[in-house]
Amino acid sequence: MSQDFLNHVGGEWVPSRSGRTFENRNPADTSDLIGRFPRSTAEDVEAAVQSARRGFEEWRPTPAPERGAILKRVGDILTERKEEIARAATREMGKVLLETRGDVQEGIDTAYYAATEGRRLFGHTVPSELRNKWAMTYRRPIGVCGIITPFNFPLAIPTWKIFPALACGNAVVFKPAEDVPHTGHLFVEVLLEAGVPGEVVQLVHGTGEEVGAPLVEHPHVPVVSFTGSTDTGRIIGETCGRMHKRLSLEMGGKNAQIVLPDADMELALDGVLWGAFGTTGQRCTATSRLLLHESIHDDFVQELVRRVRELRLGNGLESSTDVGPLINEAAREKVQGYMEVARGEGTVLCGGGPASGDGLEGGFFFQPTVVDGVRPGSRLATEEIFGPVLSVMTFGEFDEAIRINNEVRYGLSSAVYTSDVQVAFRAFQELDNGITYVNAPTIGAEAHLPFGGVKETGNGHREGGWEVYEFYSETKVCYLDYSGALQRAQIDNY
Ligand code: UN1
Repeated sequence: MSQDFLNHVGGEWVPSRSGRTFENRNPADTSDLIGRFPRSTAEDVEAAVQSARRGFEEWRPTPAPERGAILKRVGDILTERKEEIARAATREMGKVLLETRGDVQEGIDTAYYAATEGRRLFGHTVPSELRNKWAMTYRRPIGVCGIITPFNFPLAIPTWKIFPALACGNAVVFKPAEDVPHTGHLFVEVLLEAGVPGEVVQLVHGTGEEVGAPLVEHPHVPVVSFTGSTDTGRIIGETCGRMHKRLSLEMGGKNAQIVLPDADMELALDGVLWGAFGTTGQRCTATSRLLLHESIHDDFVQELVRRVRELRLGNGLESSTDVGPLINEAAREKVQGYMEVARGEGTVLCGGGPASGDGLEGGFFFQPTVVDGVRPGSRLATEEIFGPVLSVMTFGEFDEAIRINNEVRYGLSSAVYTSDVQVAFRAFQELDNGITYVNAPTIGAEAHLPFGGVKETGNGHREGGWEVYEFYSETKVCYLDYSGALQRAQIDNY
């Protein structure tokens, strides 16, 4: 069953002013048409921003605990509709139901965190250096936030951005990835049902060029948050730099799992399977490099390949499926393109091409692939593939593993499997990543902790946890002098 969907602009559900639409199809079976969505343009963005500016004026004086109470209801409704939203997300982006349920749960967790943050949003009261003078800070909302999100976590990632933005008192214009407009639609429905005022949240569907770019370039959008590729992030960064905008970027990863000889090998095998092939490898936190100590390499790889060959591909709605399809044909071509590189740079031990067979004809399936003998510095060791491709490398000393981990341009997450507490703490200290796991895979960040990476993965901000609230609010410093006299700071007290 397919349907015609609309944007949400000006407090109403409306088509694009262009009158155009685009189709959204199931990547596991492209004969399954989910719906037609507005193919919006700069004109729709303009209307959305104007509406959001009005929404901001209405929302900013709403007491933060009241905003938090609405976000609590958002969490409750997401809980009630968890299964429905998870199914819709799997249908439009392919990952297995187990994972889309987790995706929605991450949104629920983020909602409840944001709800309580409405009763915190702390400022500081600080002693003044002068007598009879008061000094304090509080946090002010900023304005209209442009929110641009990817396909791989179609519910969780929008919530990471939109909940703190709303809790802090901002209005949002939300552009979900064009591969996952349905989850975006359901999410905005939930926000409205919970009581977020109509002009506080705008949903504008469409492409990066036609909607994302005018949103980023709009002079009345002072805050932009983007998760996606490092290349697109660079373009957004240039625009925001030129226009003095506040920008949060979450971009690529080339995350390594490092396995020492003293590790629990079962645990390390489970970890790499989940980390590398969960979400069909399409996570910025995906494990795309496996660094094995040379003494365990042969046995580990043999068992790994045996298990990878057993992974069942299929429609993510079926409980027998372990790995769903890639998101679209362009993604499959990109991953396929890396197979030539893989054959030149290493040895393809399993997988290595599109998957065919029963039930797979209509989707963008790709075989889970393990490439051995990959050398540090090579393309397979350094470039983000964003698919089910794992590059295996070896090391001798832990120092070498650290070096290999750190010599890529990205720095999101890393995982170390060891039973040596000294190695564990060296990993925390010396691996150049925003997140390091010991004895757990590179994926699986929790909603109440800061999330983000170093180097070209980000631009210094963090999502999640308490830190993101700094991003969506501006610090105001307030002094009150009740001495009744002119008191000159730095002068009269010395
Ligand atoms: C992403 O890959 O874009 O840590 C986000 C994880 C998830 C979030 C991933 N909680 O894998």
